[in-house]
Amino acid sequence: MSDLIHYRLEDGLALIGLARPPVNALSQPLRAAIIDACERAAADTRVQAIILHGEHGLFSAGADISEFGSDASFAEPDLPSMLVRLTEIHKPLVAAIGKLALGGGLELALACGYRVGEPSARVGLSEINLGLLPGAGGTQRLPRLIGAESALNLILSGAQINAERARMLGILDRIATSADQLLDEARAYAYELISCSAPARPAEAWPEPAEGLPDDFLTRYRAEHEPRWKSRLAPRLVLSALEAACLLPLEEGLARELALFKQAEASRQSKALRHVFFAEREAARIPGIEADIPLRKVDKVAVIGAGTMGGGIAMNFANAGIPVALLELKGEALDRGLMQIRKHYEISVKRGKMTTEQLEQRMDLLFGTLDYADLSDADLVIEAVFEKLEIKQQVFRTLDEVCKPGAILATNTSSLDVDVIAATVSRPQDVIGLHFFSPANVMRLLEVVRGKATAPDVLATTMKIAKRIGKLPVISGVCFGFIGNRMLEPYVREAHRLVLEGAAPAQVDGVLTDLDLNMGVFSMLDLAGIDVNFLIRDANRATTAHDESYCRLGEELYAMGRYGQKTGRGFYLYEGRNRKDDHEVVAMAERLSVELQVPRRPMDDQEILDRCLFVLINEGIQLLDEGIALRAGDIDLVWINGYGFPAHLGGPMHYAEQLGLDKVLAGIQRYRHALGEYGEMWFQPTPLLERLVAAGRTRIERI
Ligand code: T1G
Repeated sequence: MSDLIHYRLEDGLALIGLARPPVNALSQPLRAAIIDACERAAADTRVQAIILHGEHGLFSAGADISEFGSDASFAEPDLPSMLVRLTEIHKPLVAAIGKLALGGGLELALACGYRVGEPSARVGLSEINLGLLPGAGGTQRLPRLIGAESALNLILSGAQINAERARMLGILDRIATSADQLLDEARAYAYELISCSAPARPAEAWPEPAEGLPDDFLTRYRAEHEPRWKSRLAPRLVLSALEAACLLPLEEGLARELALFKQAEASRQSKALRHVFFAEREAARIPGIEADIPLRKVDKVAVIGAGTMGGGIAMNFANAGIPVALLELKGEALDRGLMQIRKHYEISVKRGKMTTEQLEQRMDLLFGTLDYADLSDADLVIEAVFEKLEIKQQVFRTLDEVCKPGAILATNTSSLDVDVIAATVSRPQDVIGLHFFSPANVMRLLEVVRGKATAPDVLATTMKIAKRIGKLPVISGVCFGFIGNRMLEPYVREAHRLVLEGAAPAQVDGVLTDLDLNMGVFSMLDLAGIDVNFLIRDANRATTAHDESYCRLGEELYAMGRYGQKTGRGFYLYEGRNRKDDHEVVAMAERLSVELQVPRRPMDDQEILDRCLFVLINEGIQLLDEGIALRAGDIDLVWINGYGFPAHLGGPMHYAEQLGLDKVLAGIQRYRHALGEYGEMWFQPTPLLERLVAAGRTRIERI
């Protein structure tokens, strides 16, 4: 018997414990070990019932994602066939679900006749998050267990549901009194089944999955949900699989599901999403720092500034149960900030995401103060004051005086030089940048900006605390705009230039949203604020403004006080949240073109897409070459989670790899020659891109 399985025979029961840390991913060796153990139990006349469980608690996180796209994915025993075999065993099979059963892990449990979960168990079919669909019977067995509509909602959400919900739906037959009791109660359940001569599998709850649903249920479901799917393939394949479950016998439905799954597995979108899955885990690794480096304790946090950012930052820690001191200079600003936080929580209570007692618990963790002396015992202090260097430097001088030795001093700056801020204090090794994205209590992305002096344990500690508060931390070096905003600058510049050359803002935005970006450049600037973008641009004008045409339309709108949504007018007109094109802005662009002697011409969508993405990609590769970003995958994570780049395209770096680095280079060179002086200046391929193409490399990495 493989060491991937612990097999025990106990008084008529066979206990089969999955033991492939950390998550019992159902790789080929584990699949082989499971089927061998089940066949052994099935053939042993002493065995009257079989219990499948996670030897170390967690049941299974599903198929081994690293196998997809390789022969191992369907190497025998492939998961679908293995589960069919499990359903043919003529003895009750009980799945005892500890912690998690996700994807193929839940499908494994569904192939058992009976399921019991620990109270905190969570189950789900998360394949959709990887651009896949359940490929081992989930789309066929689940609708027969809980009905087509509930099954469809669960599969398309990719969400994990708790044990109580799973029991209510019929996925779990029972919930154990505790995690410790799970196996004992699974044993008791098995003996009950034996004593009443229960069948290996109870009769299917929904032999006709669409029972009780209108004939046009799936048609209407697609009409209602398809617009939100944008160009994503997997949701559409899920719908086809559910249709098969409603129309075909199980065996034919399983065959149809397999064909659809293989289509999804081979798709670029799934490859992109699997890249994102592993990139998220890779981002946590810090080259040159041992994973087990001793960390500084962070039991108490302080946030300076109770404005929108400071309040949002403070909420992250309160949500994680960490006490937060929130400091302001004036009482009314502090009161306003605390009131704003309470309001956010009250909205969550109204939406049923939180109870009133949880609201009060979180508010009790927030301690407002006007006195820096109250920060003397904070382990981590994060300043979120006005984006002016002098103001931040003053805050850090004060922190240097009041904070205890070893306290981590973080700045939330979005563009200022962290090294210059660190130089303000006597302990630069304790200083780091924590660039939260607004709204800080919602956005997962956190750029962790490592200063030249930042101590390794400070970096490792902040990466850990970031994960603890539910953030996706990505390490950046110090440069203007770090990773995200550094790449945003040429992207915005190019969009402005395109409008001078003949495109309308709506056309540029339309091309980008057709690629499934959440927002186009101009609607994003209107949301963030044309004034905010002007101030950032102004702070860096010396290095980026090439001539008076630089983002000139944005400059003009700023001068007119047209800041975007906040003033009702920006690149577009706003009535509430309704956005309308503004012919005045187009006329302004035309006038500026004449004034700046920029020839106008009809602009085709492909050129708009090429130019916006090529400058974005080029800058990202340059960041990698400078060592500001550690990996191409990190850059992808920043743009997916901070700027709405579609995850099913994998991020700008993955997208470039899929296009072909040689094609990206050729495109940049084409526009460099086609756009005259402007092209010569701004379509310079980065040396690393040229080196990669010259070396015939297909992946973006430092060479
Ligand atoms: N396959 C391979 N490795 C996996 C894995 C998986 N399914 N799940 C986790 N890992 C690795 C992960 O890369 C990391 O490795 C370590 O385990 C800890 O993970 C046929 C086709 C389970 C909630 O989508 O959601 O089944 O970095 O850091 O934060 O129909 O991992 O240590 O080297 O994320 O505690 C469906 C994906 C697959 C679940 C745990 N299953 N995993 O989170 O730890 S498709 C999923 C997760 C499928 C079938 C279909 C999370 C987690 P390393 P972690 P965590």
